[in-house]
Amino acid sequence: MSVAFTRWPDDLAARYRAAGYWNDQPMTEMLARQCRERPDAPAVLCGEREISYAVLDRRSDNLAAWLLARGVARHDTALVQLPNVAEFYIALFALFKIGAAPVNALFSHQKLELSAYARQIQPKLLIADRRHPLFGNDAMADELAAISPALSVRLFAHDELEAVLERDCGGLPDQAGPSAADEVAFFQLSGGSTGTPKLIPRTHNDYFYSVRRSAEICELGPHTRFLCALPAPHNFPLSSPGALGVFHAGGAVVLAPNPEALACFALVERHQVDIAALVPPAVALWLQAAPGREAQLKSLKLLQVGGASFAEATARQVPEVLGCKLQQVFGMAEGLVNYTRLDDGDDIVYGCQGRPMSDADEVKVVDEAGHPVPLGAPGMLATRGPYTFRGYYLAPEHNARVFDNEGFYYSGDVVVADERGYLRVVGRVKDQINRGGEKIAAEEIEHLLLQHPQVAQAALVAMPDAMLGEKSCAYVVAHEDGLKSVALRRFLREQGVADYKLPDRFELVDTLPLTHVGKIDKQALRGMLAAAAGA
Ligand code: J2J
Repeated sequence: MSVAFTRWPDDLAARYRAAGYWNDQPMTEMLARQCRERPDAPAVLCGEREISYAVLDRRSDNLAAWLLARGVARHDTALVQLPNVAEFYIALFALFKIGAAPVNALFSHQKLELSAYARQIQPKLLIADRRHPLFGNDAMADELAAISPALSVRLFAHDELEAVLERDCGGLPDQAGPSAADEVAFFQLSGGSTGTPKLIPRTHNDYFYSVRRSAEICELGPHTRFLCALPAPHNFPLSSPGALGVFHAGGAVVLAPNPEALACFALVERHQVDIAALVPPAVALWLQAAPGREAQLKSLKLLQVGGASFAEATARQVPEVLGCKLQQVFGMAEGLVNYTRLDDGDDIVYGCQGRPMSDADEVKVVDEAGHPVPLGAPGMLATRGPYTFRGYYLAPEHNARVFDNEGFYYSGDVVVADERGYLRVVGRVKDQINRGGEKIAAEEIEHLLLQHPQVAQAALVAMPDAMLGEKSCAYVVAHEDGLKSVALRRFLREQGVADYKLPDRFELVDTLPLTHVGKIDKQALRGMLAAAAGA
């Protein structure tokens, strides 16, 4: 049976097909085409390795055949956790080729996140890395198998995976073949605002369209050398236009383990990188490190920045200090991606976060009652379109809250739109902290804190931070005096939450301010933090 998910209504699906947004091709098509047109051109540059399109294709065949032989097939699901290495893309194409849908967890994810994903998709396959602290032995994999009884196949990088990729399968057997283009290709990760991390079903049709259109807007081609320094599975470096955009265009992806400036500058110079994607805190580091090293960055033409608010004053330094053009990108794993265009003037490029990539993106900016606000006034962003999902996986109650009855998704962002459709992100109504592009759902951490026997109440709020934009602060009311923040931090770590979600600060207080309906008043808490920062 295919993976169940909320589909687009028939009339919209017909419209997206008729307009050519959906072309009913699986994403394996981009690789097949490059193998015909430029098999020997580099696809991925990873450390000292240069992997051509032909090799990417062959190795993903080898893995696909190995998986088929072990019973992983169309409509199965997989949990994959790999760092920024070529094997990530090889595994992704292998799974596309056999029609198995992965969740690609971030390498920073720990036990809690992996367990939550496994609980939801019940994977048959686990691909992970022996170098991850969780997978040095088999305990975590056993735990995942207890969560997902279907989990029968395990494969580890820095272990058996490398040999599997090398072992020539002599072509894929007949039963191979991707799932239909209007089925789930993989699950994207939501930044989240709820207790459990949510999954976003993405189909070949919708994702492939977003990739093609993004590649077109960013003018990618066979000449493209794209630096992927953000976590490879993240929607931005995967699809906006990201690695998949590069593969579609026939260029090469240069992998960096992280955005650290000096190592990235060396890669830019060595591989003549012309486009890179960063979150704002990484740009700040690059800006600091660049003076005196301009020669290394000569090939860089375009720096894409997105994932979190980017201060206009910093944005304006990009061309001067890094010697390249800036593109602002406001996107979301759920779908809608906005870009400033390469020929936009300075006030647009520095002053807003772009406009929707597609003519078929429908955007409403509305007030609390769902009525459109006047142009230029702030309101909540609601959107639907050919690559914006129609529902989180297995989450009917949450879906009922974040979709209206016309199928518009409410992203939780507060934006201002101008008459040309350009958007400025000015705030947020979702209960989320955006820690330099890494998203933290307040409720998830609050629930964990409440598991501590000494904690009576907990509230996680954003506090302003010069470098990251926001950090997280946990306000905690304890049952008794003497509870220490180190103990809370250790407690959260022991529960297996990713490091970036650990509160940067704990405030132990006697009471929490309440709103008139008796809910914790986070506005007041944020006010207290701002006042403390001011003092
Ligand atoms: C302010 N807030 C932004 C921006 C995202 C491209 C780029 C980014 C993402 C991403 C993505 C922002 N200014 N420029 O998927 O394809 C905040 C908003 C948004 C949320 C989505 C892509 N760009 N944001 O960041 O799923 O709050 O996707 O709703 O991680 O990040 O987060 P995520």
